[in-house]
Amino acid sequence: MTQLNSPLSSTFYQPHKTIDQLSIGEFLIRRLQEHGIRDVFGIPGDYVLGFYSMLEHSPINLVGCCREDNAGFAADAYARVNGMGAVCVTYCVGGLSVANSIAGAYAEKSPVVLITGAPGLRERTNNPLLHHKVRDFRTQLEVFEKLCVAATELVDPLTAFREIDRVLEAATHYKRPVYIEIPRDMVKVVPGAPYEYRRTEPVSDPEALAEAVAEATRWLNNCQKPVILAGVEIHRFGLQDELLNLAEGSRIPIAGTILGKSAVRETHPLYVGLYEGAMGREEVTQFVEESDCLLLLGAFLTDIDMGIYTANLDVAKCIYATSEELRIRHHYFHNVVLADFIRALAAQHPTPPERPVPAHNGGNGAKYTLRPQAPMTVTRLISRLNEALDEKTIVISDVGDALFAATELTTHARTEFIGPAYYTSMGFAIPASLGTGVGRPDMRTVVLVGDGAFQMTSNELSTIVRHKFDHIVIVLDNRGYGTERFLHPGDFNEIHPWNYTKVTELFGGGTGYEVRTEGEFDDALRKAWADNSGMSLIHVHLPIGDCSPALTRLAEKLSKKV
Ligand SMILES: Cc1ncc(C[n+]2csc(CCOP(=O)(O)OP(=O)(O)O)c2C)c(N)n1
Ligand SMILES: [Mg+2]
Repeated sequence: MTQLNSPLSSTFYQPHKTIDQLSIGEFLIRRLQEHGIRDVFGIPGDYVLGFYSMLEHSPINLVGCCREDNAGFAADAYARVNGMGAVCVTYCVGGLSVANSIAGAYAEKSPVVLITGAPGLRERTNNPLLHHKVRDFRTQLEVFEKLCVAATELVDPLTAFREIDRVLEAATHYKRPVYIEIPRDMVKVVPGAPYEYRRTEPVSDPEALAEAVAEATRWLNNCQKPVILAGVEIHRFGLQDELLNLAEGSRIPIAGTILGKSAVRETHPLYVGLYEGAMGREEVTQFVEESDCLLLLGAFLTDIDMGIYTANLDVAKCIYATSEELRIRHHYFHNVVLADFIRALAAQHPTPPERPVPAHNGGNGAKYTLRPQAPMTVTRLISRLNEALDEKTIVISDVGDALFAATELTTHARTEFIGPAYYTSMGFAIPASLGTGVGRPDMRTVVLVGDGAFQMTSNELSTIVRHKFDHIVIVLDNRGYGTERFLHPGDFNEIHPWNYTKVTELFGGGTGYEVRTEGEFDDALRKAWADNSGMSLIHVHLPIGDCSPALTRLAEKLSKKV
């Protein structure tokens, strides 16, 4: 990320202007650029047109979407691969539509900036009934105060710049979404006052840090079976190198979580596999749960990550370090920054006994041998896909068996795997793949999506075709809400079957493949992989009742709860 207040590069918006010459809209664009945002997703509307037009004339690229919630998912995935993302929409009809995506970004710690237009301040006198207004002028703001880590309405020129910096800094520090509302008559207002921004960095209390590191080092030096559980924050805070430094320096094996999958490359020799409580593979569950010193680094203990609270972790055997809290056994330490803790611990070079990593990898170590006539199943599909993955592929899984089956994929690099593994909002994957296409055009995106989820947001394939991305979209067609069939059978789990490959005709681009057997899938995947001319869509007919081993194990646990 570019340093704020650094000398301006000519690629910045209005580089010839000093801060006090900038309008509120211009200042916001400059700051977005300084935070590394090169693209903004969204749909315009009259309350935000002035700002849209300013964006259009700036170096920032506007990516028009089909729906605002899709734009929010795209911005979320863009943030995950780029560091920060942004979505810009009109008042209420756009803003409230993006609420679910922003909620997901909050829950899964993705720093998305939501920018929204609003009626001008001068239009609000006598409380007129202006279009898009819900209850009063602040309704949308109040909704997003609940869904974002910081929210502001830029109603005062004297505080507008400071407010923009305050909320963007909150997004950086907390890796959560933020909300910026600009009344349409404020976009071009030039505050004209001198303004200097003083950035605050979280700092550790040195004594708390030293004491925590000493306690952790002592314990690691005296334990028998250490293991690191690397969570999503390792990715969000960019701490992969720090974590590997600690793990490699002390030869500590590393397990992952679903939400944090691919934070560390899964081909690393110290990598054990995904820990998912009773939902996961037995040898990984056992390896983690029999540890007498489990370092949970940047891991939230979500129910999905932990196999619906079937995880059997004893607090007295855990060091739990996140951006929000540090606990060693039952000792709490305050004001210790996660990065400082990991770095300082690595610097102590703890020397626990070396623990052999069980043979893995991702459950798919065995070579895939094609059985051309066999009906395609989700388990075999994942094994076949594993053969194709390389460090230039991003896999995005939607909710449902796409997500559970993908736990068996072995990723080769960092941030290769993206899934809404905690908030689990169906329909995430296709719009999210717009975000990775725009944010990482150097990578190939593969989407795994259930038929139910596909029916929710597949219109965004239109934008993917428009941008000529060579995504490979694999539709897992089990004719309905497969996951829910396992939890609670009923007609409500059946959906209307679509001719999924026909979207290529509807959207005017891409190639469709319809497959039923392993041979047909193999053929389609080969052709799709070799084709960079546009999107490929592989419609996979799965046998009814087919599902991944992880879903079978999860369904057993969940069905006891619902
Ligand atoms: C937006 C949203 N609505 C409803 C749900 C509840 N839900 C969870 S899984 C699921 C079924 C998913 O169906 P599909 O995408 O076909 O995947 P499958 O389970 O068949 O693999 C539903 C309805 C959800 N998670 N998100
Ligand atoms: Mg389905």
